[in-house]
Amino acid sequence: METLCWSNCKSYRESEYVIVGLDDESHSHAIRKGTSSAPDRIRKISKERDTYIENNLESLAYTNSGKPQSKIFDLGNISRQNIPFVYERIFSAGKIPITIGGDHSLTTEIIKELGKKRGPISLVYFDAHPDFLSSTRNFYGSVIYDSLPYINPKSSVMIGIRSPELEEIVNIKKYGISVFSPEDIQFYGFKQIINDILSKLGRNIYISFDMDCIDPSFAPGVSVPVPMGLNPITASILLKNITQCGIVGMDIMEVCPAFDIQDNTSHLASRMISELLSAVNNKVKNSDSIKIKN
Ligand SMILES: [Mn+2]
Repeated sequence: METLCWSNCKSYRESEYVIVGLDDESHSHAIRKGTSSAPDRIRKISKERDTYIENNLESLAYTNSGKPQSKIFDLGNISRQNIPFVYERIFSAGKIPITIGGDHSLTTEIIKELGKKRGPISLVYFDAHPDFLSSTRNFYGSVIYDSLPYINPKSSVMIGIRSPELEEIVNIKKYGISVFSPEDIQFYGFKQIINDILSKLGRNIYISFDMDCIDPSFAPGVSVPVPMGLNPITASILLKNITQCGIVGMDIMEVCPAFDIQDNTSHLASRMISELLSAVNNKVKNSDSIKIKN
């Protein structure tokens, strides 16, 4: 099996971060099919584009923060049915899962296991769509509603939202989840917004990153694209600042390789994971504090 290039550890036992692929899209209603091929595609592209070969030696294309200090193990792909068993073990062992989907409904299954173990979760939900429908359940459009028993809505945030349905606007107001749209970030300024986000978050921060939060000009390979999205640099700085508050897990979902352009979206997914891993043990409060370390 091809592993993600950031996997640097030979055994599950000694790992701190566990990469898990969920190659399933059975609860998507999207017209565009193909998110189930994303985990393997992202692994393959990470080996091609974030890895350089010189004199038969592999060299990784690190972020400016340098080599991740953590032990990262790629577990491979597992089925939707095995999520409870595998994630119960991961959370019990105090490890942090980094999941690659797959359709976004898989996040609900992970949050269930996490919530059972740790109590209410502060969910950071990067997405173009609120995924907060309640009239239809148990699919990629009802992730937030289905997760309500396991999250604290008041300490949860949505980032990148720009195409809510009427029913979702009602639910957002009813449950009091804070929403930060791409226009909010542009209008109020990045520093204001990051302070607002961090002040909302409570214990047990879990980041769910739907790749469609990013503008389709940067991330065309997603199952439900929406124009006027986040710039990847903005998303990366947000991701790193939130990660430094301490996270219990992260996922990156909805990459759809069949609709990608030259695998740019898969490559961006690999970079986002490396940026997150680089932030775990390095102090990054804002972009200008990132320095290349010798
Ligand atoms: Mn989503």
